[in-house]
Amino acid sequence: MSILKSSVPEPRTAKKAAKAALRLVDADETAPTTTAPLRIDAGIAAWVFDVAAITQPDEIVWCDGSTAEWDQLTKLMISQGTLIRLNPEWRPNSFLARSDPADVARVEDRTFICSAEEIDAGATNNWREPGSMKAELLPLFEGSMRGRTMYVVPFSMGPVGGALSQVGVQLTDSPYVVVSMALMTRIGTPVLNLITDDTEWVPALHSVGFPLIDDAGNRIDDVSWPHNPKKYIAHFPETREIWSFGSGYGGNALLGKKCFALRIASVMARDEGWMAEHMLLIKVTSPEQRVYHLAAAFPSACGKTNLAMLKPTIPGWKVETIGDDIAWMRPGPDGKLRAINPERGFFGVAPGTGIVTNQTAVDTMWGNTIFTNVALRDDGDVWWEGLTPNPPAHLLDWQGNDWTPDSKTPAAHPNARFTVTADQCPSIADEWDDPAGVVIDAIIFGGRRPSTVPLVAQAKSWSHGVFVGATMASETTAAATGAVGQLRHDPFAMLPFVGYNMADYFQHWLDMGETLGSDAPPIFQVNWFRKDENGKFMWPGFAENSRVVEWIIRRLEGEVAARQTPIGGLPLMHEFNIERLDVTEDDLQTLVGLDKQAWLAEADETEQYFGTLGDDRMPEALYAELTKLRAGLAKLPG
Ligand code: GTP
Ligand code: SPV
Ligand code: MN
Repeated sequence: MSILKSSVPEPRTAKKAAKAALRLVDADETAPTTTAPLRIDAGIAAWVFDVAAITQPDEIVWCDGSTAEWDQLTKLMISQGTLIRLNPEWRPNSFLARSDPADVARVEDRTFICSAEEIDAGATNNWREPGSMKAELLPLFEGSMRGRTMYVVPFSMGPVGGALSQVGVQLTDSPYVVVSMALMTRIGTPVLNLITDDTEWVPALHSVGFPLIDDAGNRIDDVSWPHNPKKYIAHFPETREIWSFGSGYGGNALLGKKCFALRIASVMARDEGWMAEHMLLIKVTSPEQRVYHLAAAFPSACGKTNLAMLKPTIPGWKVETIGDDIAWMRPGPDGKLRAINPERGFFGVAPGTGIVTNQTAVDTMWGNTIFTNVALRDDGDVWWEGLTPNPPAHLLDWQGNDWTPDSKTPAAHPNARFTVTADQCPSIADEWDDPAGVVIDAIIFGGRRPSTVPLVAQAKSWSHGVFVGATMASETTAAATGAVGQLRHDPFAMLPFVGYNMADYFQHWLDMGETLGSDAPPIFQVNWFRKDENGKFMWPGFAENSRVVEWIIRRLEGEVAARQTPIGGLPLMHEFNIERLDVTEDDLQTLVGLDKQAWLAEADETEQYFGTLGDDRMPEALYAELTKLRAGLAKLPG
């Protein structure tokens, strides 16, 4: 038995499988019952039944994406202890899920790119040969859904039927994943109806790896958050498949997000001449009512949701939200770069998101929201660090234990998240779900850099901008398992998300610049996270980042000048708006300054890093940028 998409049975067999899907199976007691809709693509039906034969669920449910289905699944999970219904007076139709403490974030060390050749996964990815990865995983999937229901979730990344959109089908034994996918993507019958014989669709197989019947046939009690200590997030870029085993959390399990929309889509994008990026998208309207669209790549938990929902502190400026995590960008018929947000919702970091820092996000999650690993208030609402300035006197923490402000551990897990649809966001832009996307006027790169990198700089050219993206580094966060606060290279904020060789990905960015030519948007670099000698953030950040957005837009308009330096164009002090801001001229000087010694060290670091990416594929153009940087720095005094 094979469940390779590439070995979907001949049409005749597939049609038979489709027919089988249409009836409730009663002749064979061991076969699962099914709620198949009226029209299913034969290829999907065959794949579903192949997978079911291996994973052996009790039942197959074809998800239609209806409210009734949502209600049924949320009720089911309440009865199973997976969800707690929040007080509907405060948070209607909203739920709290508490994950297992061993399943709280993306597992980068268990994420695999299974290209046929190791070199195509490159130096930054864990590689496995596709056949041997499947051979290793098949025994784990065998019987992994015993005693459970297998849900069939057809989903669209991007508006259903949109020219830039893509479809997939996720099979999962987690109802939590189904309702999360329903918020994060467009799911259900309309998507299934799109898929015909010649539709490309991505099969995305997921199991939490916690069967309820053991090999001897004995029943096992379920737990509120089933998962498996063995975790695999496996991608097969050449055959466009995803196999995820053992985790129910976030990007490990909601396979439309990082697995499809970034890792698989980055490969599609390379092959087809577009870009799949870890970027927020915003629409900015200037006081003169001119409209611009910006795309910004920051690593995980580095402020994308925040900038996506920015409420400018400077008069006359307006920012509206288009996306907060992923952008798919492609040159349009007019030659300009256009972007869509392929997602339908936000899976946002809760801690640090609050009424002071991001009121818009707080307003977005008024209801119809799933919270994971936040704390529960005594009145049945939720709380987390930073939601309000003062913590409630008593809470149940993310693991369900009593918590008071004196407790030594945080009430919410640092990677606690809220899941909610984008259309509930008060700042959502009208064109956020336009299938044609929006024209991108500028691209921004940023990360958590306590030193060296200025508050804002404009790249000198597209290829210098690609160099800036390729040399990004950032302190690690709780979004992935492992140490937090360690500076690491995270090119284009895509280190964990590029589905192929990083050096080839750099080349693809350079190639896109060639394609776009004079229409290529200007590139900027930002850093909200510069620290002083006492470890304090030097820049107020959050809503005040609107001042940086203003400078960027004024650069696009040619309204402000830039001091040309080897690291790019820096703001002139008198042209950077710090009115009514608690930042001293001295601090601003540091924030928009250039420290020659620090940059010389950065250049050495860059050379070393490039060396780890494989000399034979690293683009010459990036080494040329490094040479230019060093030559420029050498000419500076000091
Ligand atoms: P992913 O969803 O993991 O991709 O992350 P994201 O980039 O969307 O991160 P998000 O906006 O949710 O921010 C993560 C954390 O960064 C939160 O704790 C924020 O409070 C904090 N943060 C966001 N913007 C700023 C800023 O301008 N300054 C400072 N100091 N912190 C910020
Ligand atoms: C990230 O880690 O960048 C996220 C959260 O956006 S997750 O979906 O878990 O990848
Ligand atoms: Mn992200």
